[in-house]
Amino acid sequence: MNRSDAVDGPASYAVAPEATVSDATVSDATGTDLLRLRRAIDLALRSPLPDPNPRVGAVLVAPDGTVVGEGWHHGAGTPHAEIEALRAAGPAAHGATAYVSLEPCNHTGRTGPCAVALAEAGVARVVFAQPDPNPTAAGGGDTLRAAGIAVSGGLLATEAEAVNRVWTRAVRLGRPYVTWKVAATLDGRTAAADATSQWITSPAARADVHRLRATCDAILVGTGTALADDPRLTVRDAEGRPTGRQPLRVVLGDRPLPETARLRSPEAETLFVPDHQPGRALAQLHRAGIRHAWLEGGATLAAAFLRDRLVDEVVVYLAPTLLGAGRPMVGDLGIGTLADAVHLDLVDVTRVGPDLRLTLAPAGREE
Ligand code: AOF
Ligand code: ZN
Repeated sequence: MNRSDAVDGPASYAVAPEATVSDATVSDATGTDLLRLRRAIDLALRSPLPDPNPRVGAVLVAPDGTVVGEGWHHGAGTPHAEIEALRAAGPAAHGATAYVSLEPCNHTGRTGPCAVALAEAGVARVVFAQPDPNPTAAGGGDTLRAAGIAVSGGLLATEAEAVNRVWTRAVRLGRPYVTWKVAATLDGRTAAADATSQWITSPAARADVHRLRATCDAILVGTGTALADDPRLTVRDAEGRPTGRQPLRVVLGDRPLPETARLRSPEAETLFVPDHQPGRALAQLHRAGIRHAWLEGGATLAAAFLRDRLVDEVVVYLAPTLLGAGRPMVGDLGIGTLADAVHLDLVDVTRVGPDLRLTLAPAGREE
C-alpha cells in the first residue's frame, strides 16, 4: 500500500486511537493475522471518499489459510464490508476467521448488524483493527464474544484509523471535520487593495485545490465573499470544466445573493444556511451526512470558525509575491496581545509549482 494514499486528506499524520486495547487481546494475534488485517485495510482504501460512512475492508480466511471472501464498503446505504465478504464466501464462511479494518457494527441502521451476521454465518474468530468510535454502532466486539467467538481487537488500529482520519474525528465530535483553506501572498493578503484576487497562486496550486476539494463533502463560504468574488466553488479540470461528483456548496449568512450569482448555477447543489452561529450550522450539516467541510472564505467567516475553535486543519497556499496592502488572510480574532495568539503546528510543507502548501493543525488540540 502506498502510505501517502492511506490518509483521507492532505495531511500525512494519523490521529492516535482513543480506545485502548488490552495487551491480552493484541497478544493473541500472529504474524499471519497482521498480514490479513493489512489486506483488509488495503481493501478499505477502495471505499468511496467522500461519504457519510467510514471506509472499511474485510477478509475471510478458512482454517487451511485460503482466502474465501473479500469485501469493502461501497458507500452509505450499501452493505457493509463484512456482508460483502460473507456473500463472496458463501458456506465457506463457516469456521473462517474474519479480518475487518473496523470493529463490526452492532446496530441496525441503513443495514443490519454485522456482528450478528458474522455469528450466524458460523465465523470462528474475528480480528479487527480500529474500535468503532460511533456510539450508535459500537459494541460489536462484545456481542461476538458473548456469542462464543474469539475476538482480537485494536491491532493496527492507528493504521486503520488513518484511512478514516476525517470520519473518525467527525464522529467523535458530532460535527464535520473542518479544513480551512486559504491562498495568500507571502504577506498574507488574499486580494489587492482594489479587491482583485484572481489569481494569487499558480495554476499548479489551483489544480491541487481542486484535487483536495474533491475529497470533501461540502465547500463553505460566507455571503460576504460570495457577493465580493462571485465564486463557482466547483471541482474543475485544467480547462475549467466541472469534473464528476460535486461537493455540496454551503453559503453561510443571511445576505441575499443575486439571481445571477454563480453559486446558483445548476453545476452543483447549493444549500443556504442563514444561521450566524458556525456551531449550529455545522450540527445541521452533520445531520445531513457531511463529514468533511472545506472552508474557503472569507476572512470574516474563517475568523468566526477559529474563535469558536471549529477549525481542525488549515491548508495555506503561499505565493512568493508581496502586496503590502489589501484583504487580510483572516479577520479580527479578538486578540490584543501576543500571549493570546492562535498557535498552529506545522504538519506538512510541500512545494506546489512556484508556491508552497502548508498544512497545519491547531496546537494542543484535544483529540
Ligand atoms: C459502514 N461500512 O463496512 C462498516 C460500518 O449507516 P449504516 O447503517 O450503514 O451504519 C454505519 C455505521 O456502521 C458506521 O458509522 C460504522 O460505525 C459502522 N460500520 N459502516 O458504512 C462498513 N463496517
Ligand atoms: Zn456493519
